[in-house]
Amino acid sequence: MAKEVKRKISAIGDINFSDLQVTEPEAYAAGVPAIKVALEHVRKESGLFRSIKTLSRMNQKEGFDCPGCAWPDPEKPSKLGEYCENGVKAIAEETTFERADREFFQKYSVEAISQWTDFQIGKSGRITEPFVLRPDSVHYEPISWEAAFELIAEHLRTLNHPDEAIFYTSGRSSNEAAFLYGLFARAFGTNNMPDCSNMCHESSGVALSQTLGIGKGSVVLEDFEEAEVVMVIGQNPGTNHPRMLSALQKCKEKGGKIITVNPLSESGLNRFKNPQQLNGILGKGTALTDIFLQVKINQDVSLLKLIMKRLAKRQKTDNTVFDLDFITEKSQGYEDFLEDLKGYSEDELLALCGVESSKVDEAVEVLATESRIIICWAMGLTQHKNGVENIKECVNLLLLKGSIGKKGAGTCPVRGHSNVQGDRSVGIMHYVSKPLNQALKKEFGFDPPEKQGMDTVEAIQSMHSGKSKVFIALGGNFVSAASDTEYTAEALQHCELTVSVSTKLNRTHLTAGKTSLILPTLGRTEQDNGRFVTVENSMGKVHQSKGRLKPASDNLKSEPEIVASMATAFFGNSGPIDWMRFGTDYGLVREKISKVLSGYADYSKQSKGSGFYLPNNARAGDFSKLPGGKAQFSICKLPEHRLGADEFVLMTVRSHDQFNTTIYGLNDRYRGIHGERRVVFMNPADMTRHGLKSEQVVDLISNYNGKERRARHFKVIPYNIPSGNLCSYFPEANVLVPIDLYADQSQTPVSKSIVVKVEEYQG
Ligand SMILES: Nc1nc2c(c(=O)[nH]1)N[C@H]1C(S)=C(S)[C@@H](COP(=O)(O)OP(=O)(O)OC[C@H]3O[C@@H](n4cnc5c(=O)[nH]c(N)nc54)[C@H](O)[C@@H]3O)O[C@H]1N2
Ligand SMILES: Nc1nc2c(c(=O)[nH]1)N[C@H]1C(S)=C(S)[C@@H](COP(=O)(O)OP(=O)(O)OC[C@H]3O[C@@H](n4cnc5c(=O)[nH]c(N)nc54)[C@H](O)[C@@H]3O)O[C@H]1N2
Ligand SMILES: [Mo]
Repeated sequence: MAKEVKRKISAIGDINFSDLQVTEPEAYAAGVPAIKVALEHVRKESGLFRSIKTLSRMNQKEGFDCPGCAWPDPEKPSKLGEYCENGVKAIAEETTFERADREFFQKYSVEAISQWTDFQIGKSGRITEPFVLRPDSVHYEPISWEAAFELIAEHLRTLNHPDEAIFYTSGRSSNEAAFLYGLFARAFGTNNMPDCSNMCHESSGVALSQTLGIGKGSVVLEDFEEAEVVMVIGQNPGTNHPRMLSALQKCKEKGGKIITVNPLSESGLNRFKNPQQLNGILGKGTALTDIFLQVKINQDVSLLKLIMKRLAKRQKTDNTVFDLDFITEKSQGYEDFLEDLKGYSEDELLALCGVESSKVDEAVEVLATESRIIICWAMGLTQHKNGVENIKECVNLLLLKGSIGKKGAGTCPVRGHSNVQGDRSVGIMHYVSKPLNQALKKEFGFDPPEKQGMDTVEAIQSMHSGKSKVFIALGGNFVSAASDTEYTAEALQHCELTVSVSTKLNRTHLTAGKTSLILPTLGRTEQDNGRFVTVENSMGKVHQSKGRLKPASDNLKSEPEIVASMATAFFGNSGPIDWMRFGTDYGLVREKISKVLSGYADYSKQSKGSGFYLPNNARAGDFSKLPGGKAQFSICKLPEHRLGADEFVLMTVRSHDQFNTTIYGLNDRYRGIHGERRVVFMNPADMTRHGLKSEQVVDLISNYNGKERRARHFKVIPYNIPSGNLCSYFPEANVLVPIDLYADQSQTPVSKSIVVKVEEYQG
């Protein structure tokens, strides 16, 4: 065998600056600029005509599901097409004319590509055929599908134990692909199924399961029209869920109030010009936020406790503030909760959260008098050490108000990837579900493993130590998405084999195992031999998605086909499962899902049109599976941040021009940043205190357990952010988060409250 080479791979890429221009943050979201920018992306990537035709099919009943976020579609989608600026960018990115083909990989070694930025890597285009990187090489080269599947099977066969393999999933995969993938992993013998949810809404899943008996939200889209109050906490919908702004607009039109809790005043939550309405194009648009609570990073629990303390005070004189009937009938732990709340001083909570007392009172006034309350949240709550408790504290407030299980009220964790919730529902999880295992055994005739598998953090540690040897990823960009970038890159490089089922090139293909495969797959927009798949949106509704466009290359396979082929190569054709039949007939997969899981009856048929809702006990106000048959109040502690005089708390967020690690462009228009991503937002008073000037070049340094981690070369931007807080972009700042810094219980990396110092850049 040829000699193994030690590849010189950069896990970070180019850190040079591009061309920064700073303007005032925008006063509103969407409107005409959104249409202009969207079309500009489309024109550059994939030609205008083809895409307008494509866009008109997006999120329509017979069309395809937007590959962007998981926000649900309205019952009556707009005739103009149900999409937003960032959905258009997602499509432009997928339908690009650029190709990462044989010539490309012959020209550029993985060492060379790894020196590029994530933005440049992503712009290489769609992958055209399967490629292999051999242990003795720094160039990917073509390989046939058959040889690729055989190579995977060979590696899997050499393992001492099935637990030496890892099966990662990112949330774009369809229910059908995900179910088959989970089936394959379990039939192979492991529950090592980390998924992007571990880095995302895992804290929500844990908190909601424990308090309300279901790891998903309880509201449906129509609830926004009935809600009297919508709280948006730790979420930036203007960028990440732009179609949610239409729901907030409807809520406002019906007289609802919006309370926003965020360290930043995000444009999208200030004013919205709906591009699908004339008023949105010509008029002033709709003001969204009524009360803005500018909380310090990770002090939401302090703020919520303060709000609930003041509500409790009012309750003493006006006993309609809390919903005592609901509390008595449906919940458990109310007295203990109130007793605990008494132990906190208002002054302490006020100082910690950093919000003006009068603003808190405004919120208290609204919350005291109204009773139909929805709380929406996303990564601003989940990605902290106390991520689970952040969400439990939100549930406490909803329980006090009886705002669960009735119209216009409830929990709304706003999901990220378009099918991340569906993947979980059909079995992508590292923990063991006994009922699922029993059903799988009955239906497929094998014994699924009973040992809990590894989540994302554990999988990285295991690969790093050499215990895990094969890493297979159904989508995603593991190295750039996970924490501790350099460590995660080493972990992947320690593997014997890494496999990525991908649409486009990304850094994970470069920080490859000794042998590495890229298996190119169809995107959501593309025809799949007339077949359709199904997905589940953020509110638990399952519906069809059918691609329309000619695939980017003739040599792509669908995800279910790829998974089935891997399984066939490993198991042969003789086992109890006829994998290839499933890989080709998705109707059959849906039939099996409906037998194994509840709520999917008559699946294929029901998924037509606007689809069907899965059962949801919290929505129905049924807490019978919880202790005492009741929803649970929780006692949450305050987060602890003991900062030195020169330390800050840093959050990492998405710019307006990216989808996670896919960088669409270098602008963050709403925040007034153009042409650059290596920036750090800082309070102007902090800048003065630290002797820093606007656009001064600095390094960000974290120091956990005596190990220094440095994110180099950022420009300081004066910004309206609480003192002591900083903000930078994901994934550039991921190097700062140590692998063992994660949320209690959910093990979600702490990407939103990293303690750092700022030093002048030293070159
Ligand atoms: N266009 C686009 N759409 C996307 C994505 C994308 O990258 N691009 N990603 C998708 C995915 S996977 C996900 S999970 C979602 C993410 O959606 P978001 O959670 O909206 O994404 P982030 O940019 O991480 O934004 C976090 C928000 O929380 C605030 N925040 C940070 N820390 C705190 C805190 O301690 N307290 C409070 N109250 N607020 C805080 C930040 O200021 C910011 O407004 O979006 C999905 N949709
Ligand atoms: N510091 C920090 N880190 C974070 C976060 C943060 O806020 N801050 N957010 C976290 C969150 S919420 C998430 S969800 C994770 C995201 O983690 P991932 O889901 O792993 O990452 P993505 O960037 O969404 O994956 C992009 C890649 O998916 C592939 N892809 C795109 N479409 C398809 C498709 O249809 N099929 C297949 N098979 N592949 C496809 C493309 O090759 C693309 O390069 O990152 C997490 N990391
Ligand atoms: Mo996410």
